[in-house]
Amino acid sequence: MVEIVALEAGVTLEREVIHVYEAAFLEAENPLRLIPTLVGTPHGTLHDSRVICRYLAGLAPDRGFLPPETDWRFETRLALIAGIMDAGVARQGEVSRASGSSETKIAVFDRRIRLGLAALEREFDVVSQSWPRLDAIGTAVLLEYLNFRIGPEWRAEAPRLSDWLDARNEMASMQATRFTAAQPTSSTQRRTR
Ligand SMILES: N[C@@H](CCC(=O)N[C@@H](CS)C(=O)NCC(=O)O)C(=O)O
Repeated sequence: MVEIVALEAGVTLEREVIHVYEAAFLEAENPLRLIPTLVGTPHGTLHDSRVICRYLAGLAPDRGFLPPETDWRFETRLALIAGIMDAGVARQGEVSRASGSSETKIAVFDRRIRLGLAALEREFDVVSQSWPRLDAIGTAVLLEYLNFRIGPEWRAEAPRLSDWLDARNEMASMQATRFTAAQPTSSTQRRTR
């Protein structure tokens, strides 16, 4: 999501691939030791994808990343998207747990993802009209993540978002940032321009 917002904002980021568990400097930059972490901004190191996206959005204020004025429906939609993403990441952690995964926990995450997606599908009219607003970019990234990690089953439950995603995937910023099996999962970014 950070990389798409940067591309859409015309900001060049330098991606540094790291091993998230071993890179000593990450802890110094981000005590939470999570990626994405953006180093080298005039405000110091920024972390959490949502903070970084809003920072990048602020660099291109006329691009339409944010609603013109405070919009609590928009904010809640962003929180919904983030919550589904977090459930997807937590699900992935559970699925790949070396000591064996808990079906009960996976079912909890699956339910959260399913209900969240149904809520987003109900908001289709708003989301589908708003690119490159952060809720539209976040939705596209979320759907790609679900495709990549879980598979295309979600498409039957969110048919309008499914068609919309296919059209979004034609865009240069989506093409340039696609998940592939070979893509590293650990990186920090540095703003270079
Ligand atoms: N809320 C954070 C979540 C960041 C996050 O969970 N990052 C994961 C990768 S997707 C991570 O760094 N995992 C490393 C770890 O768990 O040690 C954000 O949006 O930036």
